[in-house]
Amino acid sequence: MKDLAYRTASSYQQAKQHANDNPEAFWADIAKNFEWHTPWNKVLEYDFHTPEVNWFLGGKLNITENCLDRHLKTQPDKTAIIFEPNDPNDAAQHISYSELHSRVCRAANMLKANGAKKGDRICIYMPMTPELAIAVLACARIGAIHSVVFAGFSATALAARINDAECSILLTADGGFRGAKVTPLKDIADEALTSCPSIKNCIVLKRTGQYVSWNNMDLWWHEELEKVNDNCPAEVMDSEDPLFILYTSGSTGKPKGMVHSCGGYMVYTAYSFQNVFQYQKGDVYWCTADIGWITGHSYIVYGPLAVGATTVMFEGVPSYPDYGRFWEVCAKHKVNQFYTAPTAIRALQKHPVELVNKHDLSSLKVLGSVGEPINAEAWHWYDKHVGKHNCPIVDTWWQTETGGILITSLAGVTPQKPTFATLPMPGVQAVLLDNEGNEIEGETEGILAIKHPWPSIARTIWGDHERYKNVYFSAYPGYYFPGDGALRDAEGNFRITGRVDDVVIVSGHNLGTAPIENALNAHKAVVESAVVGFPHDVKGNALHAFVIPNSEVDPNELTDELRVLVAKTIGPIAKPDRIQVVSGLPKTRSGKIMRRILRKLAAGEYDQLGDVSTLLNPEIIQEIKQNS
Ligand code: 7RM
Repeated sequence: MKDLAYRTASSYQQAKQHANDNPEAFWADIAKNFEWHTPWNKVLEYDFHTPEVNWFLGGKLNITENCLDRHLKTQPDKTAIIFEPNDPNDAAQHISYSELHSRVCRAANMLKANGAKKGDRICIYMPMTPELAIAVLACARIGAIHSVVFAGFSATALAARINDAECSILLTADGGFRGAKVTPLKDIADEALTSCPSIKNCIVLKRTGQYVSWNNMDLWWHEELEKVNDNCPAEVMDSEDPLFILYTSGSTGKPKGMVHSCGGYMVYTAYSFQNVFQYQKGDVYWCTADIGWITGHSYIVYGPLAVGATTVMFEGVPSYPDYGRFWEVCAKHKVNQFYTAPTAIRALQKHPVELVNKHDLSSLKVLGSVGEPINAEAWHWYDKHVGKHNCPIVDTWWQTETGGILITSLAGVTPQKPTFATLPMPGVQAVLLDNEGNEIEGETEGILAIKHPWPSIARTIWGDHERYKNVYFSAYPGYYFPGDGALRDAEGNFRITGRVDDVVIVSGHNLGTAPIENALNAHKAVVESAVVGFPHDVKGNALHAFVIPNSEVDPNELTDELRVLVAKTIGPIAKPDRIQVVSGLPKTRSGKIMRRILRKLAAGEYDQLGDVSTLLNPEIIQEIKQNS
């Protein structure tokens, strides 16, 4: 396949210019490099008010032909997936493009044999084994809509997602290995399925070999595969047919099923993958995310495979058997591009640097970061100890909703700036707005918004287009509103400052919690903080700040200093009524603070915390309750 990357500053500039002058011609030029059964007759139709977005209208394709069949002609024996198991003593697996093609087709026939067809929803609740990637691609092969649910979620969370999309099949495993733990996936699935009437079959991969109970609708994956062959022509899909649903948490308890469609998602993930990481033929690329998140969908599976890359899939965790595991895997597979999250970097940073240094990291060329703002300390540690000051770091800003990376540097091609995601990708029109929704120019701070659609924008929320409109297109009509704030320097570089949808009205004043947190974090003894509102008799709402200190400090002294600091930085109105010193904050597994839970804790509504099983550190809740 043609190289989609701009490799020099001048070709990057040219692309940017072209994209600004004529976005449709720009995207059509990129989309031409893919295999379409029928070319599109119109590049783009959109209205951000309804909102309605359609890319490559009339175009027909199957994304798996672009990720698999196409490469069989040029590089059938090239490794598509390197599977690195949880246990370092187990052998890694190298799956070639031709083997992957065959296994995907066979799994697709297994789904068909069990009644699946185009448009059906199939839930995938599996550990990070090759079969998870194969399951995703098998769904895409037959036009079934996959809905991957992260294998750390509870039965309640799984059931809610299955029921929302009315999935007809569940793909799961007996269990999953994660570090020293074994997750009983089948048991959890069984519990979920007691309340999921739409599920007709549950197909179970044998991974751990543990005992599982067996129900009428259960089938073993390996037995079902035996019954079918690997000849499975791809279903021809419309560019705008849904490819998958992926749930993301909302500000209410009900998760939002973001819907991505075939054509635009394929074009954008491949384009951004090759450009951001500057992937070159022969490179080995590793993204440490789980396929249960958008990062895994776009940058483990679809983007890398669409450009014919070698992508590493890691079953384990960074801390097992020790905190050197990431670097051991980098050395073992001679990884060239390494993509992880700030939360992982901060965890690794706490351990002896010898755990990094004892591994040969000389293959590394590019480092990436995703999921939250990367703080300066973590950035410099990553740069120094992992990159040896020799690898550009791409700080990639994007969302489940955006499908692909929107703001980032291109490794080694455009300048990086610590803690800044830097510039929008060519073809992405990012702006800053003031509170009234006016665009503001130059070096300033405001609300991040995107002015023009890009091909991989989510098309709707499954079953709730009204909510899609309200959440993303109503606050600032005519723009896509991601919910993040940002500041911009004189060169146009963006630094994402945090969520702006967390606004608390205190005595009639609208207070954003992000600026208050930034003020708190500026104190040298504060590692991290989160501010939420709670109901107050007089003020309507008041502020509750949760603060993690970095050392043994006197909590009373610290809280006094913090009140003064906030009053000085923002104003006395922003002084939190309560400042609670805590040892941790409830976080999602991708490192995001769960404010919904903090709001309930601050309000003392302990019985309304909802499902806390999606947390990385559920034990922190007890501590917060006890010392509140
Ligand atoms: C890819 C992903 C989306 C939210 C987003 C931001 C935050 C993500 C960065 C970032 C600062 C970054 N999808 N976020 N990347 N903030 N710098 N490089 O994480 O849907 O799970 O989350 O994550 O707030 O809106 S997501």
